[in-house]
Amino acid sequence: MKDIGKFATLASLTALVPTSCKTAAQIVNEEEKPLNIIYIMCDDHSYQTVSAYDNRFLQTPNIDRIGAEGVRFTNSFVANSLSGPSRACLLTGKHSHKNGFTNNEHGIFDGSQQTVQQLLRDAGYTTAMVGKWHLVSEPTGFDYWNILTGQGNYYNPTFIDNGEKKVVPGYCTNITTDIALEWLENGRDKTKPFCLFLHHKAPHRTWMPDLCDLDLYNDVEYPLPDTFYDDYESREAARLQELSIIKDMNLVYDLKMADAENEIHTPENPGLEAAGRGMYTPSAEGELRTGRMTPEQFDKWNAHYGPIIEKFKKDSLSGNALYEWKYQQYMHDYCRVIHSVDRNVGRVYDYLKEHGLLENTIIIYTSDQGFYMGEHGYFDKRYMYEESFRTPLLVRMPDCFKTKMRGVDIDGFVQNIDHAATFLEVAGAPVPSDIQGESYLRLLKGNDRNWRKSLYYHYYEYPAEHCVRRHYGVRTEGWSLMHFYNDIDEWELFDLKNDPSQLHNVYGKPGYEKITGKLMKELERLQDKYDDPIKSLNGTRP
Ligand code: SGN
Ligand code: CA
Repeated sequence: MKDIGKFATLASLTALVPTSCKTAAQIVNEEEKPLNIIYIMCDDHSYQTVSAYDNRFLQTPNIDRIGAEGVRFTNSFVANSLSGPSRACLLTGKHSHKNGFTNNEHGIFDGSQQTVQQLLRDAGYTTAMVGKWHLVSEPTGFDYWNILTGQGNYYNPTFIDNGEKKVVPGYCTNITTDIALEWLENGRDKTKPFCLFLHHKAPHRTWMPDLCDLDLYNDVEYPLPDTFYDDYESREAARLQELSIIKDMNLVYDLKMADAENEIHTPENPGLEAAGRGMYTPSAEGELRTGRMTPEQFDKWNAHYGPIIEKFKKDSLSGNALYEWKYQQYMHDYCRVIHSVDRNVGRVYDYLKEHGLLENTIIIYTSDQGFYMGEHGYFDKRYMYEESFRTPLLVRMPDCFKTKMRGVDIDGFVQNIDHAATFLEVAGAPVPSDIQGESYLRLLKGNDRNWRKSLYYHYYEYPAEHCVRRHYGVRTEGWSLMHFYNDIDEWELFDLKNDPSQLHNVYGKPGYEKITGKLMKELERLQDKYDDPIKSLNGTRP
């Protein structure tokens, strides 16, 4: 991962952290200022498009500021790279097989189980959930919740406000932020510390920008990833998927080429095309309809996409020129959507500053998983390959940490199961022994002694959309080993130092016996530690 000059390494700063710095928990226990928590999570925001991590695509100054005034985790990962599962890991602090929500398609989150929001509430916090929820059952353990239906919609979304459905006019990222700020201002019990989960729908597919951002980056040409034309040689499991920009990204649905003349067709996926045509059509005059634009909104939309559609038809591209056009079109919209997220993160920051809350609030910025920006030719996520296994994580700590951890990199391996334990420690509450994640508060204080050296991953959603096979695996500093199972039986091993793009599967190749044996043992140890029942299934281990 690219290093940014202004970020010092943790090692060089550890020595500067004075032992007298009170922990968040001590602050609470001494009945001084308790710390608030704002956890901002996007949906599908790649670290590649956070400029604190990668400068190639766009600038995200407001998001970056959280890390510049706090820390940037350079090894932040998820346990199961998919929305619902990731949210369940966050709220329970447990891997998917323990919290029961293994995949989006068949999961219903059991809200009667132990959750971090309920434990925080028991510890005297007031808790709120705003934005994308995606766990099917109604939220539990929050004093306030106002969530999007399902995946949510970019335009005129429906929110469920503590049980009551409302179509809210406007653009989703702005509305989600408005609701969160309104709760901070007027909704919460100000006698208590708060924990606010602010979950954006953006930048989930189909990457629909805010109207005011439609013409942003028009002249930018994004660099094509080196692995865009990956041939998946030696990686059968990487070949078997339906998340390729070249073959699966839909011209109408994903790339908005819904021409009024109905001449652009995508025979390989007429269902998605129809969905796109439905979405990119105005509502009737005076109608406010979820997922569709009003006529006024559509006019602005069409002023941008209309000429692009016209040119697209005229150019009749094919082959690589078409594939690269698709990539550019995808990246333009994705980056525009991120720009609006960044602006709204700035609004939250400004609110906290104006209300003196920066001094006693921890701010976390992250995503429910990583995302492909054309690497391996992909969009979407799911794989244990780096781009979707990793997720951005920036944390700004208030006063007591202020001068010591500004612009610092932390390279300890953290995973989304770690937030629950961290928040509880911040609250000064005990961490129940069945929580599998670990509090990274001590990393935030500069202590990384005996921190974990390996990570466990398990993805389940197959057969399903995008056709990524089920797999589990282990990752250490230098190696990633994964096993794809169910209707295939493929192992992949990558030497991350020499092959960071993961193009060469060296599993079973001469010379790798020793490291393979070591990683197999570690995988087994982690499956035992986390008590994953997959370990006792026949044929899943050689
Ligand atoms: C939707 C998308 C998929 C995406 C899943 C899961 N299709 O089904 O492309 O992988 O969500 O995403 S769409 O046609 O509805 O856009 S997740 O982030 O919510 O897990
Ligand atoms: Ca997601």
